[in-house]
Amino acid sequence: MSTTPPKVLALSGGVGGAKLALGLQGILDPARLAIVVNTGDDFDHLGLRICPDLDTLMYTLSGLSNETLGWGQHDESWQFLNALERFGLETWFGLGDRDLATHVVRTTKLAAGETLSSVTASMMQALGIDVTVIPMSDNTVATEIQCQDGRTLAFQHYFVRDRCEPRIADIQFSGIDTAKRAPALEALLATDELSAVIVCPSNPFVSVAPILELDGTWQILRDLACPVVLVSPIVGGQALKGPAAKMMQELNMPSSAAAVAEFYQARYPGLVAGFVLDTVDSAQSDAVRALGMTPLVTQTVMTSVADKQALARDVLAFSEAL
Ligand code: FO1
Repeated sequence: MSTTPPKVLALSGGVGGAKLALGLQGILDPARLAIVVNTGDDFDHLGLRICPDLDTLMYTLSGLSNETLGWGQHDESWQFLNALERFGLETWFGLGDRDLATHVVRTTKLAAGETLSSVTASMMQALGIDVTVIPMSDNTVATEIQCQDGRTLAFQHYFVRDRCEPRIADIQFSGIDTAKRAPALEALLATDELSAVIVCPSNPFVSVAPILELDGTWQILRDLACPVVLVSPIVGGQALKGPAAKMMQELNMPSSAAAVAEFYQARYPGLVAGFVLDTVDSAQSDAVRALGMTPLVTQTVMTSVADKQALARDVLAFSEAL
């Protein structure tokens, strides 16, 4: 039996993921929490390597995040972007002055030959974050949106430049066939230290799928001794942030919590043991149970830090009872 305390592994991407990760950070000993982050949103822009989900998590865990925008830093200034405009360069992607330092640090370190895992660890440490934050891979995986009009869009072109307006037909993860899990994730999955795997309320198609479909990760998670608990990113038929509900409709699924459970059961059979629904969706508990998952109904909408920590507590207690 290992002597180190059992660990909780959280899968996170986007704003919803970062909120629950903050809740988990608030209630767990830092040595017990590891967060693996989606890197499918990452892209090269203006000569900078940009990792939005790592940055959203980093800023959220360190208290720097801009909660209104859901990305970037609070108390931000935009002089760089204004100066860029004067030179006629593209300004559709909002790069704040403080945020720019993050991208310069990461780009410089990667160019010096450091892995994304190594760069991530040093940046988290610099911001005083003591939980373990791991990019899903040190290899490049790029989410691409296949549009119903035949175009293929890079994720940030779809999400930011085109404001999620194109109707989607399919989603692909370029590079995923050869990408490997980051070493720290590999090590974590090879130990018997995990007491729970929490899939945070992130977009199933573009934030969670890249992690699960990387090198057979979802089958490894399914076969772990500990349960996998997933928090629905859809509440009352809507995503709290981002295009998940719109994507579901365009992928011919109802935008409901039960349909999220069906998606996971169909694509990753046997993976999800516990499915957490918001109180407004309690009537869908039976549908979730019929899929072979145990439902938990609780408040999943996180506004305050107390909400985030309460959901984290509910989810961990739920995982212990499974
Ligand atoms: N999202 C936007 O909707 N508009 C932006 O201008 C924008 C800039 C941005 C800059 C840095 C960063 O780390 C994230 C940024 N995001 C922006 C969010 C980004 O598109 C993420 O991929 C989404 O949050 C989905 O995960």
